Order: sequence, then C-alpha cells, then structure tokens
Amino acid sequence: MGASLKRAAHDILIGNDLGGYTVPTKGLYPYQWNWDSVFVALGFATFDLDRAWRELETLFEGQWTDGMVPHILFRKNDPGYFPGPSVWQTSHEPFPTSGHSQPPVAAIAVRDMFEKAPADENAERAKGLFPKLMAFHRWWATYRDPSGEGSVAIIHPWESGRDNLPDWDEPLSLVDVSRIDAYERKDTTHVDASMRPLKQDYDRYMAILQSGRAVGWDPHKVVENSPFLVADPAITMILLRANRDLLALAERLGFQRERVEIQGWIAQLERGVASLWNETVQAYTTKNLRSGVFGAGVSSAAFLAPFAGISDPKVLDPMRNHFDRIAGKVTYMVPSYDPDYEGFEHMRYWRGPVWAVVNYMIARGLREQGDTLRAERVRQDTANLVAKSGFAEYFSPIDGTGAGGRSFSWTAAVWLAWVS
Ligand code: 9YW
Repeated sequence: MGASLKRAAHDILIGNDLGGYTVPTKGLYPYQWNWDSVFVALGFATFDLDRAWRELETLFEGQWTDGMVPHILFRKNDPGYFPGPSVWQTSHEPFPTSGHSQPPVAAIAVRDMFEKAPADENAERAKGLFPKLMAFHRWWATYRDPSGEGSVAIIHPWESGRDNLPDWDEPLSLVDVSRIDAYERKDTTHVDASMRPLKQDYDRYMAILQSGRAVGWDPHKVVENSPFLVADPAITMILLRANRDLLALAERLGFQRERVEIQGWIAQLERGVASLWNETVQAYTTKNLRSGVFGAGVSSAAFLAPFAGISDPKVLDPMRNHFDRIAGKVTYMVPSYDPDYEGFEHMRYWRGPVWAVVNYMIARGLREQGDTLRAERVRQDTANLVAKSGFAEYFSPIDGTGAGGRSFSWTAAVWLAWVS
C-alpha cells in the first residue's frame, strides 16, 4: 500500500511537471501557482533535490520588480482556464502573470531544503534565492500592511489561497458588481459545480480583479482602490513563520545586514497578530479593514498559531478546546471551517473540506510545540484520506470523499514530504 502510493505520488509530480515547473493538476489548473509550487518543491525534495530547487527558481522568475511573487504564472496560454492573461492585463516580462500574490510559504521550504543537506551546492541555491525572498517579504511588509499594524491584509480572496472561505462573505457583500464585464467560467466545465464557489462569489472576484486592473496594478493604488481589504490570520501567521525561517537562513548563509530588517518584521507581526484575536469567537479570525467587522467563526487558520511560533497559553488553551470540539464532530481533521457554523458545507471548497497542505502546516506547528497527540491525529487523518480517496484536491471531513481536481500535485507532494 505504502509503496504503491509512493509510486503514485511520484508519478503525479512527474506527470504534472511541464519542464522545470509543475501545474497543480492538468485541465483545471494548467499554469504554475505560487504556494502549490512551494509544496511541490518539498515533495520533489524527497527524491530529487535538484528538481526541487528548480521549482522554486522558476517560481521566482515570475517575481515583479516591486518584489511581489504573483499567484499564477502564465507561461503559455491555455484557453481551458479563466481568468487568463488577457483578463489580468499585467505587464510582467517575459511572460504574463496574475496581479496579486498568495501565502508566502517559499522561505519555509528554502530553509527546509537547505537544512536537509547544507552542502555547497544547496548553500549556493539558497543564497541565490535569498535576495528574492527578502524582496518578497519586504513587499508584504510595505504593501499589505500599509498601516504598519502588523496584521497582513489581502486585496482579493484568491490572494489568501482560501477562495470562498465563509469569512469573506461579509466583505464580499460590500463589493459592487454593477460594472463587471461579461465572462464565462471554465472551472465548472472541469469539475462538479456543487464543489466550487458560487456565481455570486465569482462576480465579486471579477469586480475586485477589475479594480486592480483599472489602476494598472500599481501596488499602492491597488490597496487604495480595492473594494476588498481584509486582514487574514493565515497569511499573517504564515508570514511570521516564514520570517523566522528567513532569519535563520540569514544567519546560516552569512547575510548579516539583513538580519535587523527581518527582526523588525517579526516584531511587527508578533504585535499585529494580536489585533486579529476575536474575543467573541476565542480564536484568531479575519478582520475586514474597511468595515472593522471580524470573521464569524473558526477557520483552519486558527490552528496555525503554533506554526507561527505563538506560545501564549491565553491563545493556545482556547485553540486546543476548539480543536477537540471540532475533532469530536468530524471523522477527518482539519475542516477548513467550523462544522458548528451554519455556513459549513462539507464538500464546497474552502467552506468545510480538508486540505492536505493546511493539515501539514498545522501538524508541523503542533509537533514543534510538543503536542504530539493532536499532531498525530492530523497526520493519521490525512493518511487515511489519501488511502481512501487518492490524491484529490481536497476531501470531505465527514465521509472522506475526494473532491475537486484529481492527481493533484500538492496533495501528492505533502504526502511524500510528511505522511509517508
Ligand atoms: C482558482 C491551485 C489553486 C490553489 C488555491 C485554491 C485554488 C484557484 O487552486 O485556486 O482558480 O480558484 O483555492 O489555494 O493555489 O491549486
């Protein structure tokens, strides 16, 4: 069983490799995606470290001059995906990209891959990426935390990587859709519409995209002009973790001058994450920076606190209570949203399903903190999901059904890097 799953996971990565970069899955997502590529690198690193570095290097070929690493790199046009390059209208060369970013997990993988075998060759590859990671993290600090408060905001639900999370419902309800261009979705031609975001969500996704395009994707104006600006605890905590790994890299690779700047970012995020503590829910939630309204419930982001290095018992005790309550309700941890919430849908994308990459980060943080029991529950559940339903894009936390795209790269990759 283990050996055949391992072969299948290898085959998925190799099969989705388009030559130095990997697509999440053929058909549904035919381009290079930002955080998918990073997890894919961790998967390749289990059997081909050179190829793993290549994945990250090709991802950073999409980096903009302002430091932003886009969420999609459109290396060659594929009419099977919407919205493609002609809709985004960005001006990156030599190939077009989307206009905003995705969770900044790259530094975490670079550190892992360097520590795996800190020989000359790996040190050289890590050194080559280091200035690019600095520019990327500086971009987040400059443009996504404009008030300097330390909570990191997104300008589009797609930037969070958790597209239709129930927490985006309130901010999206304020987005005007009266002037969106006519469009035709392609996602529902590849997979079941009942597992995908609704039309009302897509209309709003398009309105926000158009607001960025209208200001030529100027990074300052994008934030000023976006009808959607929401602080995201997942991005905030992932960036905090990534900055800690970047600091370790700076120390190990001899980038002395950069250390102070990174320490400043860490201090700012440690302060800022506190502003996302939701007293009512007793968890970190999103916060709409336009309306001041907090997210309604507990999402899987709340369990990323240990991964971010947060060790305050005032945060961790309620987090463990939520974990145990939710663990008693579902068969497979960790649902992307609280099953006790009325908007929970066990098969619809980020409104309930389990995602292996999120489980990986949650379990890693729990284990690092010494909570091996909960960490092992998450790992075992992920193993059971893949054993039951294969390398699906995401899974029902209730009955383990696989959903969305199949032969999915990041599910195969984290299984190799963590579960197997
Ligand atoms: C889309 C590729 C991406 C992930 C995101 C996920 C989804 C793309 O797929 O977004 O078109 O909706 O939400 O996290 O990177 O796997």
